[in-house]
Amino acid sequence: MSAGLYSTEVRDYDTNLDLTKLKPYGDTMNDGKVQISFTLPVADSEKAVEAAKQLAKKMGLSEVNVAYHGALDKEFTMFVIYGSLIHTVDFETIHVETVEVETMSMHQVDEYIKENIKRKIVVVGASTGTDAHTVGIDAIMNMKGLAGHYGLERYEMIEAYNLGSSVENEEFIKKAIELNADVLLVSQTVTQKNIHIANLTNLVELLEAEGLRDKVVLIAGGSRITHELAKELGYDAGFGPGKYADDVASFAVTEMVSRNLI
Ligand code: B12
Repeated sequence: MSAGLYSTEVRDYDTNLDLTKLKPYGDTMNDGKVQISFTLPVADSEKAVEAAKQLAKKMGLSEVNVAYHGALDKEFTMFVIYGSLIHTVDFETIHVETVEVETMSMHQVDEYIKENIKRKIVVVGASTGTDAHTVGIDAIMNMKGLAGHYGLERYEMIEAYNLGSSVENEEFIKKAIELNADVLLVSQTVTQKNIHIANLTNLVELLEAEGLRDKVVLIAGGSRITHELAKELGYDAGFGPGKYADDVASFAVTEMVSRNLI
């Protein structure tokens, strides 16, 4: 068969998925194709493009292609780069700490509370410290919730108090005591300079000093919060993107029962 310009010959592509050597999928198995973007603090020029290519290679990309470069300012240039990642990871050996509770529906959670706790529970939440982002905590708490998952305010057996954003830890604790909270929900979105770590740690320390830490279910959440991180910082659980009120409520009520906080 001719191998000319219009040959219909199909090349043999690697179709073998080896989970011990997992790499990104672009058009075909194991091609490792990725797109990355970053900004360099230099003017847009051929030299800047070469610098970006060299950095991409150092990150482990082969077949580097600068698909876009544009000046953001006189001395800042943004790059979009395509390439093939040379690295792999062993998917078989990866262990991730996750919340091990099966998610119940809103009605199931209400029934669970009626049967096992036999009273309404109080949930107090806020975006704490200097963090002004409210959409995450609203998604969990507000009546309408997010993506078809009603928020905690809609649960018959939950009294939900959303304190909003930029709530100082001291103020948050004061409110929690006043409302006799069973569950505390803390949202952290900004992670610049690890401000979320400092703020979440400070809250745990203050709760411990008040003798409250063991009397509440303490849950953190936010776009960069993982369950593993939250546990490390002394929280009972952590929830990130893709988690909703039903996930949080299911964890909170089963945790209350298993720790006998009823
Ligand atoms: C909207 C937005 C804003 C709005 C916020 C409006 C509001 N009322 O919330 C405004 C314009 C005010 C804003 C301001 C700032 N922002 Co802003 N913002 C965003 C943006 C575009 C979307 C965030 C969002 O609403 N996501 C949607 C929600 C639903 O997702 P989520 O928060 O992850 O929530 C889900 C889960 O994480 C979880 N969850 C969240 N919280 C909680 C809490 C609990 C208890 C639980 C269980 C679960 C949970 O459940 C939710 C549903 O699944 C992001 C970029 C992005 N695309 O993500 C930047 C972003 C978060 N902002 C950023 C920054 C830097 C800022 C500013 C500091 C900018 C500045 N220099 O002024 C200020 C913040 C000032 C301050 N003091 O906090 C950065 C953060 C970078 C970092 N690593 O820290 C981002 C990532 C943008 C960026 N790429 O630089 N921002």
